[in-house]
Amino acid sequence: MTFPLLTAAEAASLIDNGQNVGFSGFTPAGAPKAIPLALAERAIAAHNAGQEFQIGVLTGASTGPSLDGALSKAMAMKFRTPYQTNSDLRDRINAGKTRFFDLHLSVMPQVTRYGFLGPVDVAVVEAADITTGGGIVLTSGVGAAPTFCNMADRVIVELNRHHPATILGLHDIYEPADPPHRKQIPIYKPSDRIGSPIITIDPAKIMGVVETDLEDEARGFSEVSPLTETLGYNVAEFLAAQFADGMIPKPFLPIQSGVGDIANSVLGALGTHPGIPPFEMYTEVIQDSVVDLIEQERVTFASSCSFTVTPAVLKRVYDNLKWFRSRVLLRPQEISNSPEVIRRLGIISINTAIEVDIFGNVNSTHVMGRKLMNGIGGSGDFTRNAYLSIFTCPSVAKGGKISTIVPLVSHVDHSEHSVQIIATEFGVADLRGKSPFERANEIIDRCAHPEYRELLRSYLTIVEGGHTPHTLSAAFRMHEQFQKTGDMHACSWDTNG
Ligand code: 0RQ
Repeated sequence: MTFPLLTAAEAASLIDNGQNVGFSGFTPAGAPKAIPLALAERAIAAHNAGQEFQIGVLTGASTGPSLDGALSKAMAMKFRTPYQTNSDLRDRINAGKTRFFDLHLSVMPQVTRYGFLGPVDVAVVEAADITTGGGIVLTSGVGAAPTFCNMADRVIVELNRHHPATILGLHDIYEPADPPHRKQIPIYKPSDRIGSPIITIDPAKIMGVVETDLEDEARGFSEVSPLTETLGYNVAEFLAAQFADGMIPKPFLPIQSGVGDIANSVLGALGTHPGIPPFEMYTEVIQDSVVDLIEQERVTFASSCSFTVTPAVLKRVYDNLKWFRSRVLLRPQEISNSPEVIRRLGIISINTAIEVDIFGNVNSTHVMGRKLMNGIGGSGDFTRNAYLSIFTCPSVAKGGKISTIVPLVSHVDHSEHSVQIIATEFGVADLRGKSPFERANEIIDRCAHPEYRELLRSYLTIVEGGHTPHTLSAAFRMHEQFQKTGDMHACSWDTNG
């Protein structure tokens, strides 16, 4: 069967107002670009003509300006899930204009199959190749594409020539059966291949193919700063010491690392530390630093959901595909982030916090308890199930006016029961086996910025006792101080202060 070649506008015209669309891609590798841009234009034209046009957007994780950005600017998104990083979308979510539902990335495919998010009317999937029998070779990210393609009544393919068809073999597509028929996911080491290199779709569902030649929209990284370098070094020193003490078994355990500048620099530090042997990764994103480490053979294998790398780095991978194919597998997020596999393999998870409280609860998603930043992403999948769970963050934000260490987090994503290690540029707090009061002292002494240590210590002198010593009326005083004056420094526990 050959499929009709469509323009992006023709493809967009196949999607109706109010429908739910499942897009391929993950942070934002492998996300379609031409069809969402055409959908945005269609929405603008409809709105100008006084007609409604909004769709529900289901993705793997964040997408780029052509999808989340364009559809947000066009006011064409009524609903969005999960993780996003786009400033236009963030503004609409925080203004209550786009309904957003945040969830752990591992569960996105299964809750879609369970029907909890409504129907998937159309799947739009970016492919490097398509066979006449409906075999799809994905590009640089997998996300939830296999599930969207299986669930959707209709599928539209963006065939992106920027990705070579020879990428075939890099993907490992596997969808577990649903309860009560689910069996174990048979991954016993990161390199175990368990599925198919392609997604197979009933060709009758494929409405057409839009040909493109467009780069991925992954953002670049800031240069490593003295702060991120020190933070990375602190994590690497800690893990090297744990390994030397026999707390991490030989030959080492697989690493998961989140996204962003801090994560990129922590990985760089792990890769160069003489006390850390070459290691494997079982993670959701491969960032630029991981490609460097694979090339240097410091990372011996990486299982991931995407290549979230800058275009120049992706070109390096594509220029050397044969070599990378034996060192990398890209899997659906249901597998890359599977709690079952994470627990079995004994992953060391490293994710980034927005704020941390002195008892070890972590907020990864909300600024001042209200405004969504990005979403929980896979951090919960990994933290809750890790062999060793680590959170990193700078000790202060906004030029020092905010302490990221606070008495009580203003939003909880990861609780004290799952968080084991906190690292800032000042040091590493090890919370394992410690009571809340002990944890508080450990975090304040080792991780808080010196300018905020006395303030945080003095909070512990006004607390009302109990197992987790708090004074509820003062627990958010530092946040209130920032909201009143734009700086936490002048916070006081004195009720007259
Ligand atoms: O704001 O850009 O306006 O300056 O938050 O902070 O320090 O640049 O760090 O880019 O690594 O992002 C947690 C958001 C960190 C990210 C988070 C402000 C700060 C800055 C960004 P500006 P940085 P990063 C992987 C797994 C989700 C969970 C996760 C994230 C901006 O890592 O989304 O790890 N994590 N998932 O100034 C007010 C505070 C603040 C603050 C930072 N306490 N109060 N603003 N900022 N702390 C992802 C996937 O699963 C796919």
